[in-house]
Amino acid sequence: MMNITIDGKATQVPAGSTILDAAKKLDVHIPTLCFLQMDEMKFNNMTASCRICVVEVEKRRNLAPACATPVMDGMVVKTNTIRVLNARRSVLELMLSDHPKDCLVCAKSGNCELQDLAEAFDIREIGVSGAMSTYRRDASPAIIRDMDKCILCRRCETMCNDVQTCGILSGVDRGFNAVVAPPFEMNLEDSACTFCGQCAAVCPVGALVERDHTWDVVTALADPEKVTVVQTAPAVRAALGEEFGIEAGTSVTGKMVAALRQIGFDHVFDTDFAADLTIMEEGSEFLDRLTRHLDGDTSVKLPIMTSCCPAWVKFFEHQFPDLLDVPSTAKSPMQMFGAVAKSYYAELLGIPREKMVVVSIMPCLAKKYECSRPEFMVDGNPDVDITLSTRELARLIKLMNIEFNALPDEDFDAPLGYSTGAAVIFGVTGGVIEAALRTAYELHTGEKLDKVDFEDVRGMDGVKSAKVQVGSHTLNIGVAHKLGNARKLLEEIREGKSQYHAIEIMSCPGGCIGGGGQPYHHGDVELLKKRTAAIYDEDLAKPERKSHENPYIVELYEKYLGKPLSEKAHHLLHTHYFK
Ligand code: HC0
Ligand code: SF4
Repeated sequence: MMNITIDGKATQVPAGSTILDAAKKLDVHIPTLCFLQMDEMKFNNMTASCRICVVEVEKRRNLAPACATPVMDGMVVKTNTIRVLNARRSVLELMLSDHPKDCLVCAKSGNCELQDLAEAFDIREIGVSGAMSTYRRDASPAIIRDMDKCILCRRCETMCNDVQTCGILSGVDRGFNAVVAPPFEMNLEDSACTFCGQCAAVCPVGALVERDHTWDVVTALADPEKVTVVQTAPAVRAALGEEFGIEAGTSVTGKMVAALRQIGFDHVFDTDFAADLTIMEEGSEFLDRLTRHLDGDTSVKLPIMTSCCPAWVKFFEHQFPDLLDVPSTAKSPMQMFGAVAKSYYAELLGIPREKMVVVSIMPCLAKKYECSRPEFMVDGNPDVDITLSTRELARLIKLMNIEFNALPDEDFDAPLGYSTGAAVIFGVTGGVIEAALRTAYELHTGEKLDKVDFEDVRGMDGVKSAKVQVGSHTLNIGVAHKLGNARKLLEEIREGKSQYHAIEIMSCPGGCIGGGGQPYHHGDVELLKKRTAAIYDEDLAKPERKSHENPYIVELYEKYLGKPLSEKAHHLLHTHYFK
């Protein structure tokens, strides 16, 4: 152990700890900017490039960055001397001298770490002036890259390259021309970017933000010719409250529904309904593949992999084009919902699909791109018209002058708003496979499953494995979240070494609850755990906890689709992938 004193407080920390680690232990706040700690996720951004965390170390001439300086035994550190404060203010002024001053209209205003530091350090004037670096704006369907605002902290690189292993963002060029960019400085849309949004989730400033579609929704709502239908993803309800000061880990489903009604949507539905539908299709596809495999059909591929996360789909399309027959052909719940809303439900209402506008509220930025994929359109009319992130929904609620915290709890509309507990757990890592197991077990064995909680597939480990007995078969189940972990499982499959029958993949840390469109998580695993708990609580409170018990799903098959994997179900609910 190493002894250290910071601002007169003494403690001991293990060898290898940084001054910042020791300060945290002592509850001494040292400001940081480039530093990012993905905690137990083991990926840290320690470029020490911003120099905001500098401290004075006794007997050392230079100030030391606390985030990257290891503790030496007997170290004495001061974090708030005039020398330290002046250095931090100078660093901030230098940064701000090459940063646009458009905070009033910046998408990150109010959530910007640079803005917060300028406020905390009482910067009222910028005493440095000169040329400013400029770079073209890159607007993809999901993410806007505005490198004029980039402070070169490299957090996005850590997420993209170390956590997601996508390799899209890297620092190029030097000095004033330095920029973080995709290969050959191409636009994000032309690169192999998955639009997972994890770069945006950790960007401290407004350099990487979602493409905002809020005003498209306002315009659709104001059109008297349109029938507006909204669906909300499972994970949104577990985080939306944070935007209104409600304690993290509080599910706000009822208030969210009330808000959507007040905003003016004609029908307030739930993606969770379609998550139940996904289980019927994906679960049946899995049982079909498994049965044929056990019967000796060598043409059938196992493992099957889930296909509901659009960043994951784009990842395997780009990176593993030889394995396109491994994932399930089931569309994501969001796209299933759009297809059912614009066929079954439009027919129930007696309106043409073109009259209906389907809006999705998603924790995800890749969903903005997913709904623009041509295979999810009929004669140019998309199944899902507009996708908003959780953050955009919060902005829309504020724009509409709705006092969120005072809203009563309301229920979703029927029929496409009814869901089971199996559907809500889609929002967390392991949830999709757990939901599938609940249904596959009962459909395969014909027996009632009494214990529906599959604890082994839960939790924040990057890769989880479980053995599940279904009838006479022992199924090997794999779960991975974050694309770097997904890559490992895909490489095993490519090498013929995979032990699994079925694998769930979600791109974001913790699953959708850590999505790129959620209130910013900044790599805080404890926050993700609170959101996860809110999801499992909602599952427990539902009257039905297995997808096949959803009465409106049963009705949809009886009245419209026939049975899972029917021709109509295939046409509406399944898709294909592209190299
Ligand atoms: Fe997800 Fe989904 S669970 S991807 O994470 O499957 O975004 O919340 O909506 O579509 O249901 C996101 C969340 C969804 C979909 C569902 C799936
Ligand atoms: Fe990388 Fe994901 Fe950002 Fe694309 S969206 S640049 S894949 S982190």
